[in-house]
Formats: sequence, structure tokens, C-alpha cells
Amino acid sequence: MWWTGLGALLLMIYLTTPFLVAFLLIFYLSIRRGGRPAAEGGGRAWEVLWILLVGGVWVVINLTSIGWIPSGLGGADRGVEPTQRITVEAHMWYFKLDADRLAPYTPTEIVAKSYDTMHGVGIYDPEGRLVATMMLMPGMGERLVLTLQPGEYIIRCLEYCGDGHAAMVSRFTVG
Ligand SMILES: [Cu+2]
Repeated sequence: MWWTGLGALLLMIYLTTPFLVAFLLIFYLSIRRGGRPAAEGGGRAWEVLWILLVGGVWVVINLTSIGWIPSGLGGADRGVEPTQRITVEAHMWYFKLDADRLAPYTPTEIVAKSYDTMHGVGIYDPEGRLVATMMLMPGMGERLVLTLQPGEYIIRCLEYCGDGHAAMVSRFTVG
């Protein structure tokens, strides 16, 4: 499945590129503006230092917060070999699961794919906590591995996908 993970990467590029372009433009303009003589409002060193500081803080905050995202990077069992699997098909506006009962305490591969527009997959545990999310680009899939406690789990679409979005709920049982 070469396509798994590619959707998330494309989405990240799609979402961050406009901000990156704006940031680089501001960076470029601030350096160019700072090139004028000091009498015209110089302070060039401070401007460059300020933009580097803001950029640095932005990068550090983003990198250090990755672990808190309930996704394949944070909430999932990385490097664990799954021994069971559930396939989640996302359509407008329903999820189609190939299983409704899973074994507990077992590394479970959750493979999701969207067959039309963009959808999100939010997996909620029996207490209603969000344990994992996946973002699905049209026609692309994602996967993650979770080890689940017994109980009733709910899957909700987390990306607005049209009229029936709010009704896009499915469930499966562990145990
Ligand atoms: Cu939706």
C-alpha cells in the first residue's frame, strides 16, 4: 500500500505552503527594507533578529507539539506489528467497516481510505476520549496501529464533507 501516509503529506504541504510563502516574503522584505541607511529608520539588526526569533519560536512550538497530536505520530503504537486489522471505507456520508468486533489488547491495524471527497476519521474510546485521528485525501488512504481496551468505540468524520457530515458516525466493539 504505497499510498498510505501520502495523503497526510500532501495535505500538510497544501496547508502550510501559503503560510510559508507569506513568511518568506515578510522575511525577504524585512531584510531588504533594513538595507537602507540607518537614518531612514535603520535598526536592521533588530528587525532581522526579531524575525529570526519569531520564526525560531514558531518552528520549536510546532516540532515540540507533534507528540501531543492524537494521530499516527503520537497516539499510535509505532513499530508494533499488528495481528488484526479493520478496514474503514469513507464515503459521502457513511463509513463502511469490514468488521464490527475486534479482539482487545491486540495490536490492531486500522486502514482507512476515502472514496470521494475529503474525510476525517476520529476514533473515540468508550469514555468518549479521542484516541486517534486520520485525515483522508480523496482516493487516498492512511493507516495506524492501536491497541484497544474492551468497549464500544465510535468513529466520527472530523472533516466537514457536505450535507450529511454530522451523521457520518460508525461504531465497533472491542471485546
Ligand atoms: Cu465529514
